[in-house]
Amino acid sequence: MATKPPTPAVSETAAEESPDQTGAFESRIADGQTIEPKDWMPERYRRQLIRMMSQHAHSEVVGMLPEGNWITRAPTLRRKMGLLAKVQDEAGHGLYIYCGTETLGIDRAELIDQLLAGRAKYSSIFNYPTLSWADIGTIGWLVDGAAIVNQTILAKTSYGPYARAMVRICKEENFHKRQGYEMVATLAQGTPAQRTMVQDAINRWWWPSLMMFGPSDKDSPNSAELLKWGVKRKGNDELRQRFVNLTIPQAQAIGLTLPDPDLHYDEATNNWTFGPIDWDEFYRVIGGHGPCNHERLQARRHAHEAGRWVREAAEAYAAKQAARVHPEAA
Ligand code: FAQ
Repeated sequence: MATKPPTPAVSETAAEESPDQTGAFESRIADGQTIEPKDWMPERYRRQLIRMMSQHAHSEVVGMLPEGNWITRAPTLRRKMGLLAKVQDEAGHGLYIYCGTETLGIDRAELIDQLLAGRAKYSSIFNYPTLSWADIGTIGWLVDGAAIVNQTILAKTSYGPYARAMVRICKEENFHKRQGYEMVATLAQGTPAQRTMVQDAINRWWWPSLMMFGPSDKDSPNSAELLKWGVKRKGNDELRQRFVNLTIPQAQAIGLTLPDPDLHYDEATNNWTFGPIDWDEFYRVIGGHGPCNHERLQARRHAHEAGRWVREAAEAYAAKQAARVHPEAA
């Protein structure tokens, strides 16, 4: 079943790259052209994309777990259908991005091995627990809301397959965000207990949502290179600020608060200024020591083992079909 991805036109080592090749590549990017799988690219560009896209794909798949946990406990059929569809969408997003990553010459199976071995990152946000039903609405509103801000810009990234995957993903993420916000707004107008529950969920998810955008630009080792090559079009801080500016009026509209005593509107910059982010917590979580890191990886390992027979059956079937079409190669 595993088909070998096309080999992109890259040099084996950075030493083989001539300044002319790099110059022509950078001019294409400056010209607004996309880089496609068979185009020449610096080895470093390819590696950076594999790193970022595979982390993104892993995030989509691990991100199914906190929400999947609530499918059996959704309060109504309508909510259950919405949540099922959302979790399935996330699996699809993972698939598009894994396929996009394969165009860079790496097999999906290898990427998944890296994840299961604990050698690959996925978004910090999915290492937090979903403690109440209100967490599901809050994830839709804040987590998908943050993801859209980041991914709308990534839809203009310089690598064609990633940019195209983002266009479709953003459309679905918009639905996720809207259904989450509607859920949060409904709870905010509900009983005092529902209001308390939803405010508690927001208090727990707000700061981790801000951390999704990554460290501040001055502490972001990859940003300068990614910006130079048009992989990123905006820095981590600018996107985080955009998310804050968009979200505060939404919270105000439904009478909920955000857990930051320092929040205030700065007329001079037209931005909502926010308090300090706890970067120690962020580095703890991405270092493997968040509240649910262990549980998330265990769940993925278990799913991988439980699905082994499906992969084996699919491979055996594909081999049988291939032998029928090309009996001489069998
Ligand atoms: N979590 O130098 P930078 C979603 C790492 S999808 C974990 O600034 P970069 C949809 C970073 O990898 C959410 N690690 O890194 C959904 C690097 O480590 P490395 C995922 C993080 O790449 C909703 C180090 O810190 N979205 O939510 C995080 O330039 C609901 C230094 O950082 C994407 O992946 C983090 N938050 O910028 C699904 C979008 N932040 O690799 C289910 C694509 C940073 O050198 C349910 N990715 N790190 O060892 C990006 O835009 C970028 O990779 C950033 C990080 C902005 C995340």
